[in-house]
Amino acid sequence: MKIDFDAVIIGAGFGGMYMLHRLRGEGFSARVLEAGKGVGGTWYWNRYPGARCDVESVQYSYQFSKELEQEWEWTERYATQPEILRYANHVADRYDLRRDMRFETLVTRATFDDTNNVWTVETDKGDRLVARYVITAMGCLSSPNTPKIEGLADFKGPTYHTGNWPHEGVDFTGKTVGVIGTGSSAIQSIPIMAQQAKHLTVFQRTANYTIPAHNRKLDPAYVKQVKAAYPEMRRRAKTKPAGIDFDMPTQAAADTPEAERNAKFQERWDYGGLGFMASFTDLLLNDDSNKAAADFVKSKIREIVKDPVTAEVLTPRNIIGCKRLCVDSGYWETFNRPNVTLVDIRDEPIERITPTGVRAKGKDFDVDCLVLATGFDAMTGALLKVDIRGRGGVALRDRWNEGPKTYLGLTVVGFPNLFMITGPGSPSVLTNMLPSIEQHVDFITDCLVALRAKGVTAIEAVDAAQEEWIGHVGSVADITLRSTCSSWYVGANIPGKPRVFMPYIGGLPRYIERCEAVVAEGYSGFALTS
Ligand code: N01
Repeated sequence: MKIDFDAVIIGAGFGGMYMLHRLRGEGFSARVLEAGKGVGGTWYWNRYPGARCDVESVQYSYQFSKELEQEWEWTERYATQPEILRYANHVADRYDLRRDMRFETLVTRATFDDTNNVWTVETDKGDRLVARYVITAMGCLSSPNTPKIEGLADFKGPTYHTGNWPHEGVDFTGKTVGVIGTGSSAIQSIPIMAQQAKHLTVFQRTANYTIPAHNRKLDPAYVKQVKAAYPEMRRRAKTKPAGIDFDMPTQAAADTPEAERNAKFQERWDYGGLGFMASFTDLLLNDDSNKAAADFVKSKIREIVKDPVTAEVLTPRNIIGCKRLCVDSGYWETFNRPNVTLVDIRDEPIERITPTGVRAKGKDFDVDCLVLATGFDAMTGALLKVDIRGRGGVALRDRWNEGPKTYLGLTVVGFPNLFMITGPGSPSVLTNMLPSIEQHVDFITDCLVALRAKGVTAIEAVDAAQEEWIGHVGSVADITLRSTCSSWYVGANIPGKPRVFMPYIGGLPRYIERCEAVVAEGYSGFALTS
């Protein structure tokens, strides 16, 4: 059987780029197939105004090369999308990655051949590539969700989705704009769109919690200091559940007097960012502690937003940190602007989109342009868009019709020689994605090297191991308050999607330990065929 490549990698984001680099380094042949015109994945597509990473730039970066780490200069505390995309392109240039990549090539189908233990990968360009392994690097938040709101296709003006923003940018100057959604993408873009637009109308179904970023230009002296101590910072980060080096709490809010508790919340608020949820050990474990944190943020909304009715509508009713926490620059302040209107659609969904705007609550809101900040079919959406067929022609879509089941978030029973980078059941979206990606890529590379040495032609997770892992993922999820609300973590934003808490919430250190044990035991939980 002629094999075109040892591996086909789907996606040229940070996962696919590093995967290619590692495989080449070990002498494997690989081809990356990418739908976009360039590298960068999520940072290639998400070009909406204000898009930036909510993990600090000095930590949201590759660590596999000391030289790369030292030569790249981050300029802001939280890097903007253009800066991260420049970084991705720099990496692609530095390691000459593009020669093994094919852009504007959408993978449509991947079929496993039981007889020869190979995959055939088909694309919209008519390619049929035969490879021993398929490695998906399609991202966790990469399949935009366009809600089925009646009349959407009839809208006469332009409609933009934050997750697939025009590359040339959009100038809203002098325009009336309607934004649907108030998740991270909306919270980052609304303040900037409001500065440009003649009028901005925000349609909010669920009010969200957000913590100020306190973004700033990075002082070169600070960057120098970070670079000098990078190994220690990276080592500390690997001991933290989210793979981010920030001060971990030692005390429970439940054991802390109110004044002291609020002083700690204030300290974390002033520091800014996602570390707010690490004010205390029990914010996602204890209802009262969670309420204390939520009340602190609610008091900030009332302080910042001048109109009490608007402040009330902006005040979240769910628990804090259940949906993904947002990080903003001037979000609530934006609702003090005279050119911004908030429409509460919590109890009455949008009735329809008309040719000239949005009809909600019995009223027509005419707008020149519509922005859908309506998120993604998270974690499984991109994977299931490809018709992936495993042993006996079984479709992954059918195998996962009750929710994704994986072994370690990396592999699936019945789908030999298929690896997923940051798949469902791995820590992925609950961590700093870059170290999680690197850990997965290193695991896969080491595995392929070991299989080559043993003359193995197929590796497949065994049922008992997958069931045990899925049971563990579910039981740790049940301990926290995070699995209790309607979030994209549980697929609640997509009508009809099975409700399963998809990422592994046990933390990166515990996950790494488990993967290391699997390797030490000679790839326990996998069946190997020579
Ligand atoms: O998407 P979301 P996002 N009618 O799903 C609303 C990452 N990210 O793109 O909450 C009306 O959070 C929906 O309402 P509800 C980050 O992990 C990171 O903003 O379902 N409204 C919600 O308000 C983030 O969590 C950064 O009731 C509808 C919004 O649309 C993830 O990506 C930046 C609706 C969608 O919010 C997704 O964020 C941006 C309908 N029919 C994103 N359908 C960083 O900072 C949906 N909504 C790194």
